[in-house]
Amino acid sequence: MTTVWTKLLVLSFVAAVVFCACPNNWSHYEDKCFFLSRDNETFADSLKLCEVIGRQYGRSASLATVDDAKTQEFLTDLMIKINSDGMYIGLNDLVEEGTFHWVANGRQATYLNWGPGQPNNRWGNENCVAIRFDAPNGFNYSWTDDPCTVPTTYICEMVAANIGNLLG
Ligand SMILES: *[C@@H]1O[C@H](CO)[C@@H](O)[C@H](O)[C@H]1NC(C)=O
Ligand SMILES: *[C@@H]1O[C@H](CO)[C@@H](O)[C@H](O)[C@H]1NC(C)=O
Ligand SMILES: *[C@@H]1O[C@H](CO)[C@@H](O)[C@H](O)[C@H]1NC(C)=O
Ligand SMILES: [Ca+2]
Repeated sequence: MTTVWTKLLVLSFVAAVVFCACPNNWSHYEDKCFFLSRDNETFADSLKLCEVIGRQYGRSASLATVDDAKTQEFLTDLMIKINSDGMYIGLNDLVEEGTFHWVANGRQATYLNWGPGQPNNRWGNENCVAIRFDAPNGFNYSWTDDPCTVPTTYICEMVAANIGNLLG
């Protein structure tokens, strides 16, 4: 009797947690939640704002890491849905020209999805990466390096909630 109720309780708890893995307006993919901004910000402000809004949920958020083709595909679909033609992700070569690292985990990028002729570090001043859709120029949600100061919409990521998180 008690065990049945306990099991039911645990089950509904699990269901509730799974259901709420990502807050409203965030999209769930594997162990992450992604948020596509409406406002345009510099790369630095984009990162700061991801951290700020993550804190609103008591989670640590950053600019998105896109480290495999499946994640790229998931984010491409989200961008198509909102008709976006450019969004910052958390990739930059600010420290060493030509060597790109993810801000969320510090790792050097292994999966790459550069558009035609990218990265080109144009005018010696392009160190922040965005996903771009620009069909005439051959960008099919592929990556471009941009000046970090150009205001652009951006994609945040944070971990999806799970039992482990809630029980600490
Ligand atoms: C966020 O969610 C609300 C409620 O579901 C919806 O009305 C709104 O359009 C959403 N905003 C964005 C940017 O998707
Ligand atoms: C952000 O920039 C894009 C491209 O320039 C523009 O279409 C969009 O309206 C801007 N968004 C806001 C909220 O200003
Ligand atoms: C972009 O890539 C998708 C598949 O990822 C493909 O279906 C589509 O035709 C491509 N569009 C252009 C303009 O190349
Ligand atoms: Ca560069």
